[in-house]
Amino acid sequence: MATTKTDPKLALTANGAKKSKLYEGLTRDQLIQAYRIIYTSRRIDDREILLKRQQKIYFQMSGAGHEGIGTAAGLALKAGYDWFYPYYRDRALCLALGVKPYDMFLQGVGAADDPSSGGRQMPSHWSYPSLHIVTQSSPTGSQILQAVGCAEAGRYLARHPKAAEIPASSSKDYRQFKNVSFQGDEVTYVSLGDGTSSEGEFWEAMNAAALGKLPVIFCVEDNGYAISVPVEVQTAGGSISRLVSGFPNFHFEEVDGTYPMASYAALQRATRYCREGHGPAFVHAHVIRPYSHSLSDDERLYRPDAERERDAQRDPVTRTQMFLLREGILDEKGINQLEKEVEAELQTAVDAALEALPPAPESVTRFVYSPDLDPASSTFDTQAVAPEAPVDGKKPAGKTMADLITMTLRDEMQRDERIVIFGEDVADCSREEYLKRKLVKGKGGVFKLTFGLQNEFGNDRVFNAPLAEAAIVGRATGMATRGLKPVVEIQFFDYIWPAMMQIRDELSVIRWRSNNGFSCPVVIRVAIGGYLTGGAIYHSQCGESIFTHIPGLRVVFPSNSQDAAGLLRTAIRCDDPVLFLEHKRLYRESFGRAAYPGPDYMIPFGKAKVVHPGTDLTVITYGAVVPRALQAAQKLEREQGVKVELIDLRCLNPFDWDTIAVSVAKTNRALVAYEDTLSWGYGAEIAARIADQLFDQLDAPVRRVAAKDVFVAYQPILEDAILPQPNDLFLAMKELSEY
Ligand SMILES: Cc1ncc(C[n+]2csc(CCOP(=O)(O)OP(=O)(O)O)c2C)c(N)n1
Ligand SMILES: [Mg+2]
Repeated sequence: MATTKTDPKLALTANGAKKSKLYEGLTRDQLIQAYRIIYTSRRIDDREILLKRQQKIYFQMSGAGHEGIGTAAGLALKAGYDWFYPYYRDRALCLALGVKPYDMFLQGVGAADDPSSGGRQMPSHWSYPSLHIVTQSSPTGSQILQAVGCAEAGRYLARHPKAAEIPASSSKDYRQFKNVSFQGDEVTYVSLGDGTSSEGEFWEAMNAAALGKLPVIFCVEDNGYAISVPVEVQTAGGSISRLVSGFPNFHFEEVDGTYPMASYAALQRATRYCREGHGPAFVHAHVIRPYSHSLSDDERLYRPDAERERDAQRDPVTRTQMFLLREGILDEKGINQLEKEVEAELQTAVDAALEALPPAPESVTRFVYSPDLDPASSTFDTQAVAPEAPVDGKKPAGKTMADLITMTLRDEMQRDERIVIFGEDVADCSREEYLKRKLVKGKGGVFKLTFGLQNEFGNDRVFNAPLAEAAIVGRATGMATRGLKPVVEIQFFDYIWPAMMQIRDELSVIRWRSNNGFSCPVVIRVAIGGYLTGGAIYHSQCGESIFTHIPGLRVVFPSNSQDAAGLLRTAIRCDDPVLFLEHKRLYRESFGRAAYPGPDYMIPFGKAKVVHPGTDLTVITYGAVVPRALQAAQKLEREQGVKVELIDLRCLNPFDWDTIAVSVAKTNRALVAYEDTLSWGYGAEIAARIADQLFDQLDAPVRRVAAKDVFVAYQPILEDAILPQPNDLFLAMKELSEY
């Protein structure tokens, strides 16, 4: 692909000053408008800096020096039509798209009416649903993968327009709360700083966009610094343009981003390329950072005066003003008049924002989860269909957990065209012609749970992703923001960690931080757990408590086939992000096999199951410990007559406190058993709650049985010694019952 470099000086001399003349495609009125935005943006920064010094706001990030490229992007693209993932320096872009200065000051004071977050996020963390400016966070670069997912959703919806509809059958699922819109030629714009281009997620996003020829404009606003780290230390060779130049399918632009005219021309070309469906575009905009990184930084500590003065020569405010004067578009009086108008508008906005009310303290827990659809409610409580009648008096063989998960996915995909499945190896075969010509059978996942789905639903809906876990979750988050329902797979729990930033700082908190402006109810299916005889450190990990610790994320962990089917359906139909943990050892275990409970069978979240009723001791567990604890409980009853009440939690967030409390009130003894390492594990929370709230009911201390505090070893003798075994459970139950 060609790289277009725009020389701003040439662009300027090539343009005359005649009224009808266009300046790099901009009319005189648009240029005046551009100057108004640039000047407004700078003056908002200056006002905020003052307000911060007066301690009337609590943080400040400036967009100073980046106003040229931002304004140009706002003029080249369409608010409420295209989609935007801007970063914190994009004040001018947001103004150009229609955000009001008053809204920006509301962010600064943390007002209840701040439309971005209602006082939950720092200023310059933009979120304006009607303009299609998607909620932004602080981690550098985590927006980029979501922008790719957003573009993918747009294209998917254009190809599957019926998926955007809200059918009558959705009356009880997330779709009734997701109005989906799309445009056939929409573009997604994402911006980032030069330092941020060092993040792995940037490269994952570039790769995914190039692979999919997606209409994404990546705009790197290169001010030469990432806080105090200069570009030559950040980017090998000092030029991000050079580094990305090998990506196929891209259109490249490199431009002086302090000139709005040249920037506009570059963005027009980039936008056209994307709208026409040729692929993504990369715009490298050289800008300046005339103020320090933030008010907490003093750039004089690492930048000499001479360098800062050199930058000042390229200031977009003075540059654009000089251009207007030189071209006779505005005279001095006109400039003064415009600036006076802006000052007056900002004064009114500041005065009003300082009067705005803060949010009520009791509002803090609103929108952690969907306010519309509670997955713990009776909406998700349906009956299983009766199993097939026995043939010749023989009971039909029960289906494995793996079988029922596949069947549930298939039925849900049939029912809801918004569902897309992707991950590593999940497709039957990426080279579709092999399937068509029946040369191969297809794979469908390393555990084969998605086998046959690509064949049945096509590779728009079931496809392999590059080996990049952050990209899987980040792209899914972007898609779900647009209304799709991605059901993605992380191949092994042990490899979920590259996606952790996306899960913790994005997926789980998008609804809360945008004050319900955006949501992203993704389902992440993950194969988890040990007892594999040879699984070793990196194919046996648990670690569910790390995720139950995240507000906004539902965590489910079924122990048997029927529960897996019912809970997976609830996960798919609900309106919250769900981590759906599937124990590898249980996939094909004979324990807990069942008939398919039907295409509408659902189990509400947070409802435990009493697997074995008892009166002497309560054992609270989940996952692969359920069959082991059951074995131990049966033995204890046989040998000692002790009756254990065994509770399978099934869902870890929310969890069923009521069932635990009722049981402990009856047995007066509680043991929490789990496969993960003992210390700081999931059982610690349950044990603490029992000690706190049921202290008066207890006749014995609350005990825990779990893995030793080491990773799982390869040699089976070691694995046995590390993970809780039926005999460990038996001994702990016996001891506690005798206490
Ligand atoms: C993942 C992550 N690491 C570190 C930080 C702290 N931090 C905030 S901004 C920044 C520098 C970003 O530089 P650049 O991408 O060049 O953007 P600029 O601020 O220069 O526009 C850093 C290190 C962060 N917010 N997120
Ligand atoms: Mg920078």
